[in-house]
Amino acid sequence: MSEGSYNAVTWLLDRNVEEGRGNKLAFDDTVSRLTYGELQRESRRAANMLRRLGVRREERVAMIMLDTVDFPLLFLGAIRAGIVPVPLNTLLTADQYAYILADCRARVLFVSEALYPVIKDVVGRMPDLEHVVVSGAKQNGHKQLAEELAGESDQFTTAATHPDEPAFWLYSSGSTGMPKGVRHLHSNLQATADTYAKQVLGIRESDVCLSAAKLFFAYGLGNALTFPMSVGATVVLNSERPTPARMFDLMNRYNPSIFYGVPTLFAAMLNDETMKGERGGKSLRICTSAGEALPESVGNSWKARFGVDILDGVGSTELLHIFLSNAPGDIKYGSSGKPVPGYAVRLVNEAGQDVADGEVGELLVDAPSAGEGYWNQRHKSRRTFEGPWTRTGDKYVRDAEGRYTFCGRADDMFKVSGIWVSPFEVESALITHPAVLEAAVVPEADPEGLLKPKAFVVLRPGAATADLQEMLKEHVKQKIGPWKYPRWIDVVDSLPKTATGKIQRFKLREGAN
Ligand code: 3SK
Repeated sequence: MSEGSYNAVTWLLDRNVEEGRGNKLAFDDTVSRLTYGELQRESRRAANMLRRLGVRREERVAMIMLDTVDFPLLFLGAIRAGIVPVPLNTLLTADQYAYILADCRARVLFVSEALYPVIKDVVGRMPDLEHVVVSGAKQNGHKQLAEELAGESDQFTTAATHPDEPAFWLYSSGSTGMPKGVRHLHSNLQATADTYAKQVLGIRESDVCLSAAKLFFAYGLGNALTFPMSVGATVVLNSERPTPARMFDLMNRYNPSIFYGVPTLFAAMLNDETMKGERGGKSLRICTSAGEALPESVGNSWKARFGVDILDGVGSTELLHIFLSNAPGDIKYGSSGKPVPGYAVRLVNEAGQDVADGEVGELLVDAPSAGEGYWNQRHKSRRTFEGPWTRTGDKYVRDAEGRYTFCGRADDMFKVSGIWVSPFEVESALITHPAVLEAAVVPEADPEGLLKPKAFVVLRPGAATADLQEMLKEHVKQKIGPWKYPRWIDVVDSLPKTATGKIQRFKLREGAN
């Protein structure tokens, strides 16, 4: 690379080989393993393959990929070539994939064999998509990844990108349900490693990392790719659903030292009667949680049973990873902790003025890892990325010790198992059902204190009500994704509305609590 240029892969991957860690295990997905040296060579083959397929610098390639060793080799191979990988949530519906593939204009789609059925009817109608490459067995005459890589050279001159050049995109859910492509820069990955990973988590070369959050999430990408690679550590990838049984099984087999989870999973692991004897392997030294606030009771029970702390923090797709966090030796369960070193935060009122300790304000963050904007969304970009400050849309209060506690969203969105849910999107899905005239959705705490969607529906006159609950739940799952369906559905005569017809969800929330 030329002087002054910076390609994230040189720092993340090639440096490990140069510093003598070429034979060290980088990724193990329980079926295949890659050392740092092998990953370097495979990522060069992937870069050559992309060039051969006709993809040019700055063009996008989409990835609908399970967490196997193929994920890092493709993600890093594309970045090495100056091509922009766009990893996508593996739980989306065909329509959602069609929207995103058209939006990002991906030239190539990499898809895991098991996920191919969801997109098989979509790929033919994407005007910019020229190749589908399947990781696993060949499907429908499409290309197969292993075959495509096999003939490629493992030599490649890494693209001399700029630190401020887009390296990859991640899609963030929007309040209208339409995801927005956040453009992340080459320097952003190192920025999260130098701050949170190094200064809060204290990641080290000897760590073995296991993340319940998948690599397509910003949280999972940092946990199981950027952070371990930043120090030459080892990652155990989980390509399956992160159930308590699966997680305990991986912990027993691989003895991770860092386990990155989400509150729903920590609670499920603690409550699973069949797993009461499990200890989480013999090397666990720290756990992290993000996605939604970790209930105090879950943090305390985890510490009592496993003897390690859970560092609860908050991050966002726009800022790439965690910017507020509890830290080892400075933990208060129920709070999101303090700003991560390197990140500045402000709490502001509606007039944009800083609020005092004890007052609620919207959280703004000045982050070295902020995305440079949303693709093709100037209005939304301007509202979110205001100069150095990124608006999070989260309401927080700060105490006299400088700790921040979550108070809710500035809009009506909330998280379920760490993934944003827009009430509007769930409502829109509900009213496409012939029985439903109107719908309103609010968050409701389950017995663990974790939020799930609750729906209030007004039925159409004469609508059949037999099996209504199950029918509507299944309908929403099919339309917008399995985690978004309402766990409780109340049939009501009318919804509370403003004079201009807007649903007053806050009234339903008050009634619900
Ligand atoms: O949900 C979070 O708190 C989070 C954490 C790290 C990275 C990305 C996100 C959305």
